[in-house]
Amino acid sequence: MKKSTIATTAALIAASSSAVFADSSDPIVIPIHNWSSQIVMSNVVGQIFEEMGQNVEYVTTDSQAVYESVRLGDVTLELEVWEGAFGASFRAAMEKGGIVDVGDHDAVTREDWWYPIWTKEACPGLPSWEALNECAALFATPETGDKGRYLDGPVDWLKHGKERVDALGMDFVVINAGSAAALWAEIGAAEADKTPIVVFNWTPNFAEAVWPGEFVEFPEWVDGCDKDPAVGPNPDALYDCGNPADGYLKKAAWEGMEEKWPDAFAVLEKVSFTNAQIAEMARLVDIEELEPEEAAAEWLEANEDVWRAWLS
Ligand code: TMO
Repeated sequence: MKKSTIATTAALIAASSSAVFADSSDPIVIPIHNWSSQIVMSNVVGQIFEEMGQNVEYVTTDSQAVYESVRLGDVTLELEVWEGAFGASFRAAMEKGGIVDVGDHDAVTREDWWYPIWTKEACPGLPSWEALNECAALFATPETGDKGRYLDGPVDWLKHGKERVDALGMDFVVINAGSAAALWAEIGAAEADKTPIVVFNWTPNFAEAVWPGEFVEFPEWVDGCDKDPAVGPNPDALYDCGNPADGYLKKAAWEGMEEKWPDAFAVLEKVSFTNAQIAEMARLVDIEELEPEEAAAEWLEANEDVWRAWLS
């Protein structure tokens, strides 16, 4: 009798402690990259985890190499797997194993060559890429001679702009921006006298609310365009397609996360942001100039109904 009471008490203690401390007290390591929505979203989810009593740590990492880091468990998850920029690295890591697909956000994404709408007045055939190419001289700068200038994203986003220019025989020189901020500075500087420009941009982003514009329409993305030269209009070249026009935005995690932090993993499975929510996260930093952790706190306060529902 006494023995069984002790056993029952021990079982109760074990059950209750596992209910309260199911997740490891080791830090959940969240990687931070070099564009605002990802940084704010990482802080949003990190602060939700902290609210649950989790230990969280942030590390700045390369946005391509991170898939190898997740696979090895050096970082725990990735909140913004953009199909256009990171689909190839994500698929490569999935093939090696160790990383799991934790599902899609509600958001639909696009990343590609983009122009502010005033550019179309100078080049009315837009958004066709062939029309853009015929207008190449409009985009010439001292740096690019008689060819047009295309300001691509920072190199780690691996947009393959140079390969695309070669594959499609375009009269453009591709320059990589040093940072996302350099893209916004370029658009801002062109705005005063409505200089035609073409730069890398994406949606969801704060920029669409500030500068109306359009993506250049390249040959439609077909799976394999980055792997098989036969895919796409140029039979001898890779990257002769635009990026997906309705790309996914996924969450990914180290495959050991579910066992080590089951409560946090269950929340991560439910996390899903819309285009408008993601654009707002970027706006709080790029327009309101909040620090990412403040932006995250403000976003959480304004959207409590959204994320509280994920905790039940
Ligand atoms: C990965 N990005 C959203 C910057 O294109």
